[in-house]
Amino acid sequence: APAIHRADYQAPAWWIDTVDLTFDLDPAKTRVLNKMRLRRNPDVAAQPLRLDGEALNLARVMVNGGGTSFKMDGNQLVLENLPEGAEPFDLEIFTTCAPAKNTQLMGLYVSQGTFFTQCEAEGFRRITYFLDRPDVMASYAVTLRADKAQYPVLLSNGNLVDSGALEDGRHFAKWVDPHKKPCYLFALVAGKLVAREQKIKSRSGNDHLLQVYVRPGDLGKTEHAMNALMHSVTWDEARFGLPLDLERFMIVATSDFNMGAMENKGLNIFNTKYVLASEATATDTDFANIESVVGHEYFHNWTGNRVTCRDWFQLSLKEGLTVFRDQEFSQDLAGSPSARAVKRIEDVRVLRTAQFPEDAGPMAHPVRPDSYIEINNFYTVTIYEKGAEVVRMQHNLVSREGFAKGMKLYFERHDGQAVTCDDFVQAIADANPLSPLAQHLPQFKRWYSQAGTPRVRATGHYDAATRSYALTLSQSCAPTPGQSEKQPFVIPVELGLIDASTGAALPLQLANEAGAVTTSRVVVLTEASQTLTFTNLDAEPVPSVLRGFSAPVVLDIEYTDAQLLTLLAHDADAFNRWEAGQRLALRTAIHAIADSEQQTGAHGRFDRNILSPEFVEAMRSVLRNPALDAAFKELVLTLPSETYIAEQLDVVDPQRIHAVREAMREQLALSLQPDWAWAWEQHQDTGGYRPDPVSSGRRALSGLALHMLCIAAQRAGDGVWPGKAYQRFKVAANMTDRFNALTALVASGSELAAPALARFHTLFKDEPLVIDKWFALQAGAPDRAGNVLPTVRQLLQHPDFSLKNPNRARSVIFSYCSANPGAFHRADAAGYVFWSDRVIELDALNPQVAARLARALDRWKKLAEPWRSGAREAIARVAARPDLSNDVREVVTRALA
Ligand code: B3K
Ligand code: ZN
Repeated sequence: APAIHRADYQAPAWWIDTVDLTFDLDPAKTRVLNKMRLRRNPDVAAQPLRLDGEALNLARVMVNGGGTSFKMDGNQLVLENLPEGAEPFDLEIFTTCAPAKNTQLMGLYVSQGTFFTQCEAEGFRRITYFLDRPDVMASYAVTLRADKAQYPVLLSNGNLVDSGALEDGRHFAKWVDPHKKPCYLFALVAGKLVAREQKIKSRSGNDHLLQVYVRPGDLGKTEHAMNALMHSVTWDEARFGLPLDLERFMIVATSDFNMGAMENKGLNIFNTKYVLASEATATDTDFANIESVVGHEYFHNWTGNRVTCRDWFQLSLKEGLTVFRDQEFSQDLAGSPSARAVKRIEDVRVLRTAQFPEDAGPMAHPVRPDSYIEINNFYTVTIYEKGAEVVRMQHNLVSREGFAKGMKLYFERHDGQAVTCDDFVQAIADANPLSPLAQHLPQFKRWYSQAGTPRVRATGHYDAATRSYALTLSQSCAPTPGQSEKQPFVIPVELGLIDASTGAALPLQLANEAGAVTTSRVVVLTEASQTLTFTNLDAEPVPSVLRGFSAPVVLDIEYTDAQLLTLLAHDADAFNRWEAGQRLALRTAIHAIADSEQQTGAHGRFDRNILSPEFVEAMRSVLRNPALDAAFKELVLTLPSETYIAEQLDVVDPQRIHAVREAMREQLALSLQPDWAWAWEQHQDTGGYRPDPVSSGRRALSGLALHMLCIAAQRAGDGVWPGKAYQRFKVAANMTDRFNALTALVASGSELAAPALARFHTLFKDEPLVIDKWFALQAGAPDRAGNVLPTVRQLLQHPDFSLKNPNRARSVIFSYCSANPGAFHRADAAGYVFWSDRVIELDALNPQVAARLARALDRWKKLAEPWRSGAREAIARVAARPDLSNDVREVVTRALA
């Protein structure tokens, strides 16, 4: 398939004003009657009408009620003899499709006997012939007809205007969406579902009905999602003045879904994973994810639906902005400054472990890409998470109030339109003409056009004679595919200075600067290199740079261990405090990996301690510090991931990284044993379960403590803690504690792991989302003498396994290939062969999911031998298949380039 280029964008030659769809729903053969009113776009030169279609059977085409000539050009239906002139005309197209055979889960499909749709990005063309592009916005009326007993609930976008009985036990429902929308926001659902309902009144006094539809047995697990939805409605009105614009807002859950959820107008469709929760079946992380995904989809109603994308290159216009909004929503709900910081650290961790590698690998692309072959491959962490960071920088450059003003202007200008990333930044800047954003606007936009993660180098020099400290910040950005030269970015760097002996925050007095002096400020770096000179300093300070992770960059700064220990103990910025601990651990890991003296013994373990006594002591102080929250402690005491460590190295030996990190963990487990025992005892739940940040932080820390105690016990051959973990596993009052105990047993290699896993399966055999966890835990377990791959192969044979269900496929295959580097990167390349088989197998069923899996080897060029050659062969094996989807073809072609 040819690449599509942003520069080739042209406005549509035709507009579709109204669409009237009638569905006769049948799993084997659904009939779709599509009546459209079209007119020529007077601004574009006359040309034939080309409608997109895919996997459709065309039965009839009529213009203004009569027959017409048409031809097919590939997948497109081409109409050349349409009425001349500006007058609108009617086009009627009758097609059929086969939802039961739709394993791609794009377009109209059946999941457990219920019909669902997924149209973004280009699924609507699998339902009917259409101008399947986001800048064509139409008014929709939809009539659904189906067997009443099998499909009692019939839903589509907007308001229900009519319903009733038909002959032969069938019935119908007619829905009208009062808002114009692009076709990717169309949805229908038909099946046996029940709803939790909630009436709310908005600030403006309007009544709305909120509904969460699930399968009958799942109603008891919808309370949290409904609460999250109510919070979302309130939050968007309070923070941005954006009200709910519909009488009825529906969420429907399905267990067969390619991604997390979809923001169809008024009818969000969700993966059950992001709706269903009870304390018995869902972990704290699940509860938090549900809150943020419900928020995300709801916030799309304004950022995505009311104002949508002109073309798919502008995807981050809605996704980056909406991720920013859901991150802010979660922080605002979390409340305390400490809980906000924890959320920020978690978000940055995702960015650095997933997006930074993407930005440094073969799939690197700008936040606003210049070309793609398959748009589904560009729903990436760059578009979403880096896009959110780019919005966050704008927010910080214009202030919270300034950003709210900018959003207001954005909607005043563009409500009801399909627009570009440029339009968004322009509105934020225009509403804040004196801000650094407006001042550096053209340069700031490079964040949208240049791929790659910038590096900022910070070097400090203290001059005792002048009592001044010069901090030089310089930036660079490595080439990425298709972009060899990079221009300097606008990089907001928040910084502070700390007294090296007392840890106190120092006033930031710039030379020749009058006015109030603060202890934290933002410097906007625009040049390749800039130097700031701070005065009135009695001794060399410790710089705290990039506070709160104020820009999505890598910060190179040469700290001494003592400086990092000072920051870890005293930095007023919680992010940099955590970061100091991560830097200490990272440098220790990197030294141990590089140090040829540090040999692993025959048992694959390191023979001597890797962590310095100072580091261990610092970790003990954090753990015991009464002024810190449990959630924050858990983050500090968690070592950087193997993936993050690998990104810091030019040549990656995945086994050595794994061995070093395991040895570091074991040392932390052994040397802090009494402290872990204390942490476990002190952070037990009292009272009922609540998924709030404080109590979930306590569970996270006690879970980590139990894990460490089991690791230590396993090393010492002591059965006490595994026994306690098993007991906790049995009696736990919630899934978080139960799953943490099970993880501790499995990950420490305890003999009690097998009976616990068996018991867990028996207990939860009727809970698919819990069985996903059961699969994922085993596929993600630490490797012992190559045992994980055989386990994974067995899991694929398990009666509960199905490759067709994306959640299940992800729980086994992705957990192994993408989230378990120590087990996946085998010297015999068997992990890679397994990967290539699964990519090929999945591609025949579901190209979107297959292409995600295909990305597991993105970073193969960094691998040392023999892994590098093994990985290249496996990718080449996939690429050699003649029948690949565009999705997988694009990923493997780029990987080999
Ligand atoms: N907009 C959808 C993602 C659609 C993915 C299509 N391959 C969900 C979201 O970002 O909210
Ligand atoms: Zn989104």
